[in-house]
Amino acid sequence: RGHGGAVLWFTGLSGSGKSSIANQVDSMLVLNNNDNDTTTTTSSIHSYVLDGDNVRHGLCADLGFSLEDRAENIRRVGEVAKLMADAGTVVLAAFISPYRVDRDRIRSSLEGVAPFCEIFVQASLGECESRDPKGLYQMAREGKIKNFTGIDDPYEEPLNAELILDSNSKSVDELAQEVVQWLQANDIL
Ligand code: GGZ
Repeated sequence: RGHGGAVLWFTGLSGSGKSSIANQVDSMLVLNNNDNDTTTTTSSIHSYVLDGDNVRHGLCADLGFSLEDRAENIRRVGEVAKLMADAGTVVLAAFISPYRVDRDRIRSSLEGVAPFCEIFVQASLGECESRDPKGLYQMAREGKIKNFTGIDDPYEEPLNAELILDSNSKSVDELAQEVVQWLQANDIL
């Protein structure tokens, strides 16, 4: 068992399931905590989900979706995640983070600080577009939103992700289990 801190970085298209899986992992870690507390006196796991919902309205409220703004969004979140991980939190960061160079910078900056796990939430554009929970893909197709990832803006797939989650064919519950298993296999849990 490590000192607890880690950064789990979920990357993938809008609608791929990043936030849902991160939130499910977060719930499972709370349950895992309760189990531990009844049998041991070791410190419990603290986890926290960072995603567009709680970051783009505050810390990054000044940023949009240009290449520069996305890079700055990911840079700030990376710095926050690093501080939180250093303080012992398991950070579940769920951002499209479409550029490899931005994700790699976070990986490097965590070396010697806390474990980093890049998690590619893999779902085809067709699958994400058919889910379209907020109707954003349709708006992008109609040209009402510009620079939408996957439509008229790039997404660079990870080349060396620690974990690839098949979100085309598996459920949020199954994929969250895979993440928890990775944490156990890597002595974070
Ligand atoms: C991609 C956009 C865009 C554009 C608004 N491109 O499905 P959502 O709604 O809830 O998740 C998407 C979210 C992406 O924010 P991130 O901070 O994760 O992006 S990045 O990592 O690239 O900085 C989507 C919504 O914001 N959204 N406009 N043009 N997604």
